[in-house]
Amino acid sequence: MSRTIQSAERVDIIVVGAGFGGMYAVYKFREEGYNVVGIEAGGDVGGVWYWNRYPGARCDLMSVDYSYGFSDEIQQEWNWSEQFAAQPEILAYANFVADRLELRKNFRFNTRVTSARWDEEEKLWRCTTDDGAVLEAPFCIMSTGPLSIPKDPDIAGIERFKGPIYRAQKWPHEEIDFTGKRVGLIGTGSTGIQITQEVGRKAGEFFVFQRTPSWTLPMRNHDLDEAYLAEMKANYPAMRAAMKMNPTGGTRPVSTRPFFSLPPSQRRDVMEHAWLDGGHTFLACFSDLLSNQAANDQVADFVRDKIGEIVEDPEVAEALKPRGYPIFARRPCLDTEYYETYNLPNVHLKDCLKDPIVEIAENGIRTESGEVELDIIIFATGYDALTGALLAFEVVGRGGVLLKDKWKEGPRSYLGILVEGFPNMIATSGPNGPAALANLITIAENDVEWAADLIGHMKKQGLDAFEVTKEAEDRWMDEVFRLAEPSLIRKAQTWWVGSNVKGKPTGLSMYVGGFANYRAHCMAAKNNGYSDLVFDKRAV
Ligand code: NA7
Repeated sequence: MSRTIQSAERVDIIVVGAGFGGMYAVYKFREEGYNVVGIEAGGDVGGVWYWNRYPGARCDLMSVDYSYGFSDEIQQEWNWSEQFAAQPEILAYANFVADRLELRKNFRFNTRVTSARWDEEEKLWRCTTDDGAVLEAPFCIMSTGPLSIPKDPDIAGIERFKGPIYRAQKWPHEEIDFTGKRVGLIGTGSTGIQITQEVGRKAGEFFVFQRTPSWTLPMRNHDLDEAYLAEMKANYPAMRAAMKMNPTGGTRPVSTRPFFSLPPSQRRDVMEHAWLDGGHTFLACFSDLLSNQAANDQVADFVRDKIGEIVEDPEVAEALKPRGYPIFARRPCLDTEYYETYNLPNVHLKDCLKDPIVEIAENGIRTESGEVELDIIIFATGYDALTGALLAFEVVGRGGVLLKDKWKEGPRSYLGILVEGFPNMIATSGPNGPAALANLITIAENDVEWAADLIGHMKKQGLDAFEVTKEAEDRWMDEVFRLAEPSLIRKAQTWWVGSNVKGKPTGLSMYVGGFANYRAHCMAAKNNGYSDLVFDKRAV
């Protein structure tokens, strides 16, 4: 036996990641009496909210939704200040939970898992970390997050720029002074939109290099007053129960009304009302926005008209109007006076569809038409999403099969939780589940609880290893693809379909059937006695 294996530390469960999924997994399994070790590359808890400290970072799910429901004490003790919380408050919440539940004693921070290998003989996962440690455990929970591997733009010359380049997803912990500076931003997804509306107001000159315009709706965020907070707290149990039955995994309304079931003037009223109401209520106007192209076209026209009404310069307004892909087929963003920012004299839109970026130079960004001199560049160029974090280190399953080989044509899993060929490995909010299309905290809670039930079942039955069958995984993937087939989401080039990363297999492999149906599948899998899994009995 090798030296590293002899020095390995043995625990019951290894959890990779200290985002909201990993935090809950560590807590849940510890409470059930297991010896759990969590491993996290960041310096503390919070996952994506630990890293994403860029100005304007904010969750576009309502605070009441984007928070844990598993502990009534926590939801009663914590007070949200805004309807849509900003990153500092979400990170403070993660820290509050970690303090309250004493989670840090189970985590190793500033530590990255470099490999995870299934040992068939010993029936355990052996994880190596970048500090040279080796941990072994029968179970490995991958709470690596759908958005944790940042992606730089594929542009030549990044290393040549003389000034600082800040990446939204790895923002410095100290405040950056943009006063009087010429700042260039690449990327206009949710992140770039949030940065623009914040930094655009502070910088000397602010240049937005936009390739594909996104659709964004007014957030109309507001403070939560004490009376409402008290009401919220009194009604948390009912709201949490309703969230589990909602396709979004949150409290957002969902429509059953098709667009063309209303006459034109009424449709317009519905949209006007939702536009004024703010938040994602607009998505709840009609039931068929992502399945009926004709309905989608009219809703897109409505939003394009709004952009035209807000942005004063008609040429800029035109460039900001998304065209050529369905509205909401790219992750819908929520903003606070994003379009208004372009009316400021110091904010300049560079339309990279007409005038593409050629390279990053020593002193700025060069497009086909010339160079824009800059002091600072910001990248808001997204992530290798959904599968990136799980493939960023070596994951080796039964028979020495690498996860990256199994997934070379796209991720395949069962419920987004289990993977055939990878016994005793459990993912929370994994690919092929509803992650990214529904509330991630609700999904993570569901997945952790499902995993706890499964491991509890094995303990009771004296079983020591499980694996999902190929047939069950194929059946789940057939369902995922069957539901995805008619979705308009497939018509846009985005991280949702993997097209933002060169060489990545593309396709819509998320479960688009909504959280409530997903949960029903999870419950059925459990209630039928885990018949989709095969188990090994513990040797006595
Ligand atoms: P996104 O939504 O993937 O956006 C990345 C943006 O970066 C997008 O506008 C890209 O344009 C742009 N990009 C990437 N590479 C380039 C180059 N080379 N040149 C110009 N522009 C480029 O990431 P976000 O971080 O904003 O949001 C991710 C999720 O986080 C979000 O959906 C929420 O769920 C939270 P492109 O579209 O490729 O033309």
